[in-house]
Amino acid sequence: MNGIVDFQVPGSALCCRFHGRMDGVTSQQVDNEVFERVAAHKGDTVFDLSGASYVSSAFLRLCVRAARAITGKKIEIVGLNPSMKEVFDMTGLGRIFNLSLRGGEALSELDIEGHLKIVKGPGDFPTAKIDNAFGSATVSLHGAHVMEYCPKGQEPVLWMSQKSYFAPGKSIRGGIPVCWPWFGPCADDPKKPSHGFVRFRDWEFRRSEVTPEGGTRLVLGMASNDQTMELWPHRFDVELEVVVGHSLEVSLHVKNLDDKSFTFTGALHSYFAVGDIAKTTVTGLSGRRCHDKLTDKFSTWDGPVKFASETDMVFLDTEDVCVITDPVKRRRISVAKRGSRSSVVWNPWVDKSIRMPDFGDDEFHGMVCVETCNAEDDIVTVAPGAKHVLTTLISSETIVPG
Ligand code: TA6
Repeated sequence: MNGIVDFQVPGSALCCRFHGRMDGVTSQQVDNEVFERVAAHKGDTVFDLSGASYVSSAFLRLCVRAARAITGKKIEIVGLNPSMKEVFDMTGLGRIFNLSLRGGEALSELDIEGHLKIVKGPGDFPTAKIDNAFGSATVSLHGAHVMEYCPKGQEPVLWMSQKSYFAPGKSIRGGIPVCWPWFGPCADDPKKPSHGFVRFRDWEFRRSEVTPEGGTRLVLGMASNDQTMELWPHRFDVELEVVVGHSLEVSLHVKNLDDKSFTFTGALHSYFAVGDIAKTTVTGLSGRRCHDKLTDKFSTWDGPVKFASETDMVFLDTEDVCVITDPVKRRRISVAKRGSRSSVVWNPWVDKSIRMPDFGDDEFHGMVCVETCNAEDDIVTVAPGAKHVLTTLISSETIVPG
């Protein structure tokens, strides 16, 4: 039932309810009728989008035209899903309309007693709070960002900066940023955002369930639209699957909806909490080709990675498990993976920490990034209709002395 609008006048307000895809064609079809109704009503007007699945720029024009039909009053636009709200915010239309996200009732459909609850989280972004027999985690809709993970009876495993932004158009500093569809600077246009664009945008919650082992699975998604096509001219659907069970399993599913193959790079750019970086080591990378991003030199790595200065290294041709050994917190964090032939180890140390506005000057002592990647020559090609899955599996165990 695409592009249908019906009108109601509950009390004094005129309510225009839009259904299905409000694309270039359907918006045009109902534009005049909406304009005339709003102009004739001249009172409080509500546009209800809870039944709509997509809004196009033509629909935005319809809204602006309708707004001009009534002076001194703002049209209330309700029932927006997060990606629609983002379109209104990005185009600045948030200033001429009162916007509100789809009511809690729609999002709480994903709630599972004893497992998952959708709440208002940092930055007022809808946030999934997962808490089950295995542990707890939080996932923001903004960037499909896993912000926290804590196995039952243990300390938090992921690190978050005290200075992180939680705002539209900004990425979150800590947890697991999703870097896609490029890792690092954009090869063909360095002006585009570092590490791709999906970590800066709002995704949508799609599914939630209890797993056979009693864990919790949550799936978020984002489909390409006019704005993403300007940044990256390919049609895609990406999903982030988060499972809290014996380990934390996070998978980025990339589906090619286009009629030609596309290639990409990316990463699950995990930030881990450590007791003291100077006493921390990362193993599992010996014998691997290593590209030191600071010296731009390549070598064959030997032994554990230790930290005594800024470290930014890409390890290639590796599908191995990385292990973070932390004698201060007396634990070992294992980072296993699938769909990845490259790993990155990063610590900004002093100077870079000071240069980053969303990172505390001394915070480098307590974190290390061990990232599950498709980076540098680990480029992924996906044919039309096919998909690639990048998975990181994080688990933590206590080091027993002796
Ligand atoms: O993965 C390591 C890295 O590429 C570093 O070069 C450093 O810039 C880090 O990512 C953080 O990047 P961001 O864009 O989040 O500031």
